[in-house]
Amino acid sequence: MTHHALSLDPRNDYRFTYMGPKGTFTPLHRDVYGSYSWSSNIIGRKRWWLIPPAIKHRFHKHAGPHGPGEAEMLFDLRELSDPEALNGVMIIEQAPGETIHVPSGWYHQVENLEFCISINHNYANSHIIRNIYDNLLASLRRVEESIADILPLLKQRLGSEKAFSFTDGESREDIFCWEVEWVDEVQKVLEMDAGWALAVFWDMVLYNLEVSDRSSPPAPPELRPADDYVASQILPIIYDYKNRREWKVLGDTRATVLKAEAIVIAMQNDV
Ligand SMILES: O=C(O)CCC(=O)C(=O)O
Ligand SMILES: [Fe+2]
Repeated sequence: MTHHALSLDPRNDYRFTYMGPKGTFTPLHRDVYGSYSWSSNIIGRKRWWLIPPAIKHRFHKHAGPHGPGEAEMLFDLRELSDPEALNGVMIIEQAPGETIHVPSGWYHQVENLEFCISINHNYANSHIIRNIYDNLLASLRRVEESIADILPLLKQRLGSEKAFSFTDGESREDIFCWEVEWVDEVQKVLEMDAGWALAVFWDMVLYNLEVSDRSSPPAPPELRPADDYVASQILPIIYDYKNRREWKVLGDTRATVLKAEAIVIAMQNDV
């Protein structure tokens, strides 16, 4: 099955068109970073299998206890020979013109029962933003591990050369050139690997807070999460980020985070 990003604007990324003849399918998966998705069928009928998280463990590839990482999942639910195995799985037929909403973190599989064209969009809101952030940091750690061999080389080449000193209130800290190069390199690889990195994450958060601003509400207040809820979801992420090296090294992103923080604190105070 093919999918294409329709837009290059990072704030509107993760929009896809799916097209495939009868019998093609998208194997069991969970959407990127635990995002939600909606999927609208333009033509053709699709069958969906949606697995509630409470019974997800039944579809692990290997039975038994798992380590700290994510368990590997089956590729194709139709391989299960025991019909009882699918008890509790939501199996839905989607007609043209119908839209399905996939909850955050739910594993799902989709089969084209006829030639199908559909469009979908992955998105997040304040309710799942922590999950998205944690998933992005997990990808970042994988990138760091995979290029860890360049770290001693960077330190050797750049020695104890200082890049700038970072001031935060009373405290001052020297930031070294190797740290700047390392952080930049990790962000670049992460962006190539995952399609986004911390800069785009914080741009997305700020963009969302700005459009939710009272001056241009995208939805009436009763359909939006309460301001104090949004604040309680976003502030802990900001505080977590402020303890990271990227906070000190990525200057443009720091400016974005500070703007987001000011909006969130104002939201809290207005309640
Ligand atoms: O339509 C498909 O084949 C896959 C769609 C999907 O996985 C989604 O919308 O999250
Ligand atoms: Fe999906």
